Amino acid sequence: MKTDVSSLTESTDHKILLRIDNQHVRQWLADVIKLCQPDKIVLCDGSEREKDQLLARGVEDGTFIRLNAKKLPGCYLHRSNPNDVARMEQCTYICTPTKTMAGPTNNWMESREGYQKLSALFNGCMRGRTMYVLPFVMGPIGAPLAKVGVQVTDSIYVAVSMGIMTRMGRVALEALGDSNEFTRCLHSVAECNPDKRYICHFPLDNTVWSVGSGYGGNALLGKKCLALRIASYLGYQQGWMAEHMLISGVREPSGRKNYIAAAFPSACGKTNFAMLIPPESYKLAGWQITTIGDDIAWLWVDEKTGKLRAINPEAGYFGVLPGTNWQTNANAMHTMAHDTLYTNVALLPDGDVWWEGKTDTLPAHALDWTGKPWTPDSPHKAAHPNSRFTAPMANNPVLDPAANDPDGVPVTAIVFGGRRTTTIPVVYQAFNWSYGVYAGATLGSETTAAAAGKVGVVRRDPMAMLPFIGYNIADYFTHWFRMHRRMTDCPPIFHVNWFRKNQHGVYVWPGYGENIRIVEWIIKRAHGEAYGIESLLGWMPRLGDINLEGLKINPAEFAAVQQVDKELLRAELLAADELFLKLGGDLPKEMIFLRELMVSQL
Ligand code: OXD
Ligand code: MN
Repeated sequence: MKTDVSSLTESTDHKILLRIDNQHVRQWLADVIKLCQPDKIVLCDGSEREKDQLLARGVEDGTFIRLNAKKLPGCYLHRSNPNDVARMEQCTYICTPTKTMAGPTNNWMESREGYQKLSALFNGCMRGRTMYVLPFVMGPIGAPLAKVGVQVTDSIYVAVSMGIMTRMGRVALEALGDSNEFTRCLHSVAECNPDKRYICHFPLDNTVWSVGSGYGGNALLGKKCLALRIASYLGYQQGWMAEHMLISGVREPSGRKNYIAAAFPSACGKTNFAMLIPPESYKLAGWQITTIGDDIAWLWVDEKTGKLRAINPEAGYFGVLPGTNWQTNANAMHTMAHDTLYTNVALLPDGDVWWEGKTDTLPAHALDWTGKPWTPDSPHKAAHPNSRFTAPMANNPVLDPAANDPDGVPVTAIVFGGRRTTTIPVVYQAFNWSYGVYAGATLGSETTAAAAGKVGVVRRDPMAMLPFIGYNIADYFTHWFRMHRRMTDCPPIFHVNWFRKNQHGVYVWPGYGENIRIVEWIIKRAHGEAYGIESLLGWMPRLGDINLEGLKINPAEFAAVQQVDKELLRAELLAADELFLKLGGDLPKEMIFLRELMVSQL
């Protein structure tokens, strides 16, 4: 092993380990160094200087292209391997001693087999490469739920991204102290071969091993792997929850502050909802939306108040680009205006970037996301449908003042939502927590480009967590029911569908900033200040209860899509049965009773 001459942090030999006081981290690193055999090692401290050095090195080796410094200061383009552009659920495993622990919806591998199989792939995989050691914290520093992880990786893109998405560096080792409680995250892009790609979680060992992919969801191990799969298991054990939810602050004209935690499947508008810009009339009236998080929420019950509280474990956004523009999400555009990584977008001749939906006029010339010349006549898209931006949350002009608060925020309402062009109304409120859990558990959504596979097919995505539950889904449902018993004042649960079309196939609801009109009803319901009429699904607003003023919406049409069609609901029930049948006798009793109730009503 050699000294790294362009020295980020001097890194010779195993001497690097001497800088780490924590003996458990030292031991684990010694093991992974022995396994992966890197040429050089860089221990990342998380400083700005180090970030600049990593970026400079990435530019040198072709990982990054520096973008127009006037238009996009501090921004870089990364082109991934074309075989590595999304999460790969078929390569994602929960590794436990028994299959029952992983449940019927996860790919399972026996733990020892997992370690053996992946050890063979990690063996010597970093020869000729640099290993970056990234200590990181998920959650605001000092938060009781905050978790420390240490990731090693041979990808400079991953190293820079982890610096944006987590609280990375010295701060993490300080937070860890002498403790052995950290998630061991081993990552290598290795050959980037889809046939040798595995994202393996060992929840019993607080360990993640990921090999063969550099894509965010597969390779930034603090995100989906730790903050959802591993954390959901820890939450089940310890009595809290890790959910695929945005958290947004909603300030009403009266000054009352609320927080909504909302679960939507990948690429269904969580970032847009978290950064929602109210229409002019609402802004003038004094409504304001602020962001705590756009993808993941950790929730627990405050013992003093009996209420649910939440933190966002992340420190940045890894957002979907296509369709994002100054009209749909100006806050996201501001957020990514500087110090941002762009992945798999088109490059314009002046060093700016472009993606489908960024502007109405298409650029005359560009290099597409693979680096090949592109014009509007090209038969394919310029940017990948799952092209992304990675930006620090500090860039967000509407970052909530409590985003870094270790005490988190109280949750006023929980919202579930899917992408459904038919059947499901724009909004309803579940009758109570149990009905809400049923609504979440039977959530259906049309698939998107965020995961490899067919786009646009309705699949059951319980609580938008199907790909992220790190243990048996039957226990996960039970956990949701159990959490209710811990609360003395539980938030109401709502279901929304921004994607509903009318009988002519046209979207009924304008979405984006106008969603605040639905949020207004949700908040008022949560405080017992708005009317609701009973329907089969839950409480519905009457036509006049949603403010449609200034919208080009035909009220009759809106009323029509709010109607629940019994025939369609029957089909929906059968579709949910497909999932429930997988759970067989493990389906929690509460869920069976709720299903029976629905059946009897239909
Ligand atoms: C994400 C996802 O990237 O859900 O957040 O895939
Ligand atoms: Mn997500």
